[in-house]
Amino acid sequence: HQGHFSWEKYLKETGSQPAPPHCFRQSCSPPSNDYKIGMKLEAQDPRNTTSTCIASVVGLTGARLRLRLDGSDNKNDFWRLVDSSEIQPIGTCEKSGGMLQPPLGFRLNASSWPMFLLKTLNGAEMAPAKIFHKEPPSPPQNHFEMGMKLEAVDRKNPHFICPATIGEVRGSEILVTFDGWRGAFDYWCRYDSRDIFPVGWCSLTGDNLQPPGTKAAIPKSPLPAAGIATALMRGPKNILPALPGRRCRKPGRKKGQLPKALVHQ
Ligand code: MLY
Repeated sequence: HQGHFSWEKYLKETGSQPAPPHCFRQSCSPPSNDYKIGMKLEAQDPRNTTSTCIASVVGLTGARLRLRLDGSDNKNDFWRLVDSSEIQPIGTCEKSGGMLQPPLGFRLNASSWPMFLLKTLNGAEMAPAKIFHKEPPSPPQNHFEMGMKLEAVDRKNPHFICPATIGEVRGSEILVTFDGWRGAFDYWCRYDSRDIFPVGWCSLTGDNLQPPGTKAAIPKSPLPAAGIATALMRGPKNILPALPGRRCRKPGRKKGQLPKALVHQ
C-alpha cells in the first residue's frame, strides 16, 4: 500500500530534488496496462536470455506484469513493464524463424517439451498484440547527478518500488541507494535501466510505492541550495553540518556513529 508517504513533504524535509523525467528511459505518460491475469505471451527467460519462452501473467501492478514461465515453478516469478522489449505476442518468435524453448529448470523431461507446448497453448488466452507497447528510446546521455531522488525497483525484492537517491555517477553508470536502508539493497546500473522511474511514477501508474526504510539516515541533498535559507534562520551553526564534506558530531558521539535521532531501529 501507498502508506502515507508524500514525495512533496519528503523532498522538503530532505532538501532534495527529484531527477528530471528526461533522465529516464520511461515514457512521460506511463503506458496503460490492459493485461489480464492468465493471459499468455512470449518472454525472454531471465535466467537464459537467449531463449524465448511462453509466460503467463500471474499478477498486475501499475504498468508492470508479474510473469511466470510455463513449465517453470512458482519460485522464479519476474516483473516486466508493459512496454518492455523483452515481452511480445505469441507467434512473434516463430514468425522470425525462432523456436520456443522450455524455461531453465523445466519441470518435465526435455523430450516432453513439444507436447507440453501444444497443451499449454491449446485454448489459452493469448495477450492481443494491441496491448503491447513500444519500448521508449534511451536518453542520449546520462543526466543523473548525485543526490537526485527517484523511484527504483528493489532488485532483491523486485515486487517493491522504493524511494531512492543517486549515490554516485560514473560514466554511464549510476549507484541507486535506497532511502532509509543501510546499503544491502543498493546497486549499480546503467542510466537507461528500466528499473528506475521519476518521482511520481507509482502514483501515476497506481503501483505501490514503499515508504522509506527506518534503518539508516536519509541522505540529504549534497548541495543544499534550497535548504540554506531555512538553515540560516535556525542559526548559523546549523549550516555547517549541511555543507558537503562535513559531519556534525556532538561531544559524546563516536566517529562513525549516527546521531540518535536518525537511528530508528
Ligand atoms: N524483509 C526484507 C525486506 C527488505 C526490503 C528492502 N527494500 C524495500 C529496500 C528485509 O528486511 O530484508
